Amino acid sequence: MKRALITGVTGQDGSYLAEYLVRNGYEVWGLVRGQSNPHRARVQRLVEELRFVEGDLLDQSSLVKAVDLVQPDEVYNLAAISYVPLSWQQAELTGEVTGLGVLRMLEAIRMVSGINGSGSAPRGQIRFYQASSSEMFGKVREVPQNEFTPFYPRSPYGAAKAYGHFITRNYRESYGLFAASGILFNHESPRRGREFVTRKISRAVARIRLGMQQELRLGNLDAVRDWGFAGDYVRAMHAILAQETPVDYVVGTGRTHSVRDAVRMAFAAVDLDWERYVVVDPALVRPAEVDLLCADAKNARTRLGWEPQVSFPELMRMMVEADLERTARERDASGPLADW
Ligand code: NAP
Ligand code: F7E
Repeated sequence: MKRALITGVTGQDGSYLAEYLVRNGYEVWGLVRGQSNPHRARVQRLVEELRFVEGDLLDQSSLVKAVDLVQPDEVYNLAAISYVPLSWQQAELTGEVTGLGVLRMLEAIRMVSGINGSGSAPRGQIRFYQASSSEMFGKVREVPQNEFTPFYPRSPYGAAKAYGHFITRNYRESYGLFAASGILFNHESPRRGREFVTRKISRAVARIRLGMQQELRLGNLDAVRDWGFAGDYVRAMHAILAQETPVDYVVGTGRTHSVRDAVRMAFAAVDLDWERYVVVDPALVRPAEVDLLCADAKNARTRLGWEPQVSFPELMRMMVEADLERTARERDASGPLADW
């Protein structure tokens, strides 16, 4: 039985990846931080199958202890400060967690594996996956973006992810570690945090439909993204570590939609006219925007055999339906439910 350690297991992707690996016969451990971590709702359904180990990407020794205890075959580093606007508010912390946190995980693997000199990684080594991001492309140099497109990050988050990406590659080249990154484009689900735009929209649409909210305030409606379903993307993470050699891959659908398209689809799903409810709020426009992201995921398709299965219209409908159901439950319980 293979053993996996997932950092960020309490987040959107961590929960889908844990489910996927459990279904594939893995023993799955999740790294959780803080005393009595309150964010375990997303993995509540897996509580029988999952094991937890304490640790924090800010604390090197906790990561060494976690890797030493678990002795994993595979480490998936999904933990990060992942909300782009927060990265301007807490730029240093973002650098520490999203950037240097990757180095600390790599160092933990290196130390526990007893790798000291260059190129000395032993056989049967721990495989490492880094959650890189299309935000590294930022002000894009070409459309669509592939594994060779230069980076031009536009936020402290994007800059921290670029560091994480290059340090992962550097540990592969310096120590012979099996370390690879997935450069994933935006992926969403009913488990998406409420601050991200698709979930902000689907939740507002449900609340407006049920008479609990009057308007939806948004920033830049013209931003264009390549959005997919998170459940599809965790299959790519696993496939990247299942290859013979460690290689970085771009993962996305190759299809684009604007924030305005997402709004239109979500309101249409409940037969409402979006223009009556959406207010553009300049305070929500970012200091530097990423205008357009579109993946060229040819390598993922041909070498990993990866294909997304859920289209963006299906995804928006799935999210609106899930929020309608949740919001009705919240209304009946007269308060927010204790989950995401
Ligand atoms: P998410 O829902 O925001 O989850 C982030 C996770 O990181 C949470 O489990 C959080 O734990 C954990 N975390 C934060 N700070 C930590 C620390 N100091 N030590 C240990 N854990 C910490 O993110 P996601 O959407 O699942 O994304 C997963 C990863 O993929 C992230 O690295 C993200 O940057 C990257 N990514 C995401 C997308 C996307 O579209 N979703 C695209 C490209 C890349 P708590 O529950 O304790 O807060
Ligand atoms: O914004 C625009 C906003 O916050 C998408 C993270 O998972 O994907 C995510 O980062 C777009 C931006 O995602 C609002 O300006 C308009 O252009 O949903 P988002 P993101 O910034 O693309 C990447 C790949 C990651 O790696 C990140 O971790 O939507 N937008 N109005 C808005 N965005 C938000 N959040 N809220 C608004 O009111």
